[in-house]
Amino acid sequence: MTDEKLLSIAERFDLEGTIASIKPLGEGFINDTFVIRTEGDAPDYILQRKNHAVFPDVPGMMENILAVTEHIKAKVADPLRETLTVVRARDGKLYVEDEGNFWAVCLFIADTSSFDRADSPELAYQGGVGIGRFQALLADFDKPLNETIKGFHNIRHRFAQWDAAVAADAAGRVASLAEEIGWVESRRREMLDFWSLVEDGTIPTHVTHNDTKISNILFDKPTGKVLCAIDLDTVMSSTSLNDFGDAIRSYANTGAEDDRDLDNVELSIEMFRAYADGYLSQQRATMTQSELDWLAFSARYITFEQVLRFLMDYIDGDKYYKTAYPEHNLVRTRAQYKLLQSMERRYDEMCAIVRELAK
Ligand code: ADP
Ligand code: GN1
Ligand code: MG
Repeated sequence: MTDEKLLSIAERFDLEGTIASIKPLGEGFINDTFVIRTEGDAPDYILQRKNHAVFPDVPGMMENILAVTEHIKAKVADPLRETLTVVRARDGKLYVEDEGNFWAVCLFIADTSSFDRADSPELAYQGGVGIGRFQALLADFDKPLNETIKGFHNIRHRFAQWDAAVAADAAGRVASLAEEIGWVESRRREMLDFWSLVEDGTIPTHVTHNDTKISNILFDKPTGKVLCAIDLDTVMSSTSLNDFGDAIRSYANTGAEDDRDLDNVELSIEMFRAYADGYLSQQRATMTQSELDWLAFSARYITFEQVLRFLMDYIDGDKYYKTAYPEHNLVRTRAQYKLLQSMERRYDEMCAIVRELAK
């Protein structure tokens, strides 16, 4: 991507001021993100090439993001900082299409920090407050949302994809993965049983974020307090539990998501407690008993789903996630599996903490 190309795309958006530079930012696994710096007092911007292979309907996704952020803006004290602000193209569209790529822009939120891991219980508490508040602000959102990725956290759908991937064996790797495939298969029943509670309405659905790992939250630099949830590409209707579980997967992992040294990877009960405390401070009053009963399990569910998704991508030949080296998805699979085992071992403690904090 040449600088001229990036500039010509950026100039198709309705930006204030004169562009001074456009530089890559962040390490998301899906989109390509750039920060546009402008001269003088004009705001800076985030420019993203949305991954069209992952998101088949980018216009529909941008409609979701606009609707949800407008809903939040009407309720918060600082609408330009407490959620994303979508910037339209000069032709009024929410995106620019260029040679099959879809680009979108939002305001850069300055004086913020983002993290790849939680280094203190205070940060985990704030993260929990952030997602709990995000869900609470959207609890009365009543417009239909486009399903940006079909069956995103629906494990029945994921198992259908999994069965097809294993049967196709596109990269010829299945024979060498008997042990790892066994990890997934041995948990098929319990995961489907959990999901059937969502399907039969025992566990309700709400507007949810669906990608709540720590790097998708911005914290206010001066105060350290949570500011907002970003990366709203997957905002859809699902169970709120998934947002909790997905966050625990990153905040409460003592190692990295792709740690090669499995000894580093354990569930931190301290971080679990802190995140749950923050989340429940916003959600406790409105959660149903079934949601509380399954809250701790959601961490196992989403971590399992991530084992399946990383391994499935490895089986497919690394088509979905950005990878830094050939075995990256397998390393991620093993590290997430180690975390899952740690959660399984400490599940009774997790449940006891939720019961205590839910009172
Ligand atoms: P991806 O979908 O690839 O994960 P994200 O939307 O999460 O992309 O953006 C990647 C990173 O860029 C974030 O983790 C955050 O650090 C930074 N970022 C994204 N949007 C903003 C914004 N509006 N203001 C400030 N930083 C942002
Ligand atoms: C992706 O976009 P990013 O990097 O925040 C993925 C999540 C995974 C995560 C694993 C749209 O998140 O579902 O949990 O990687 N997003 C999508 O780190 O698939
Ligand atoms: Mg992200």
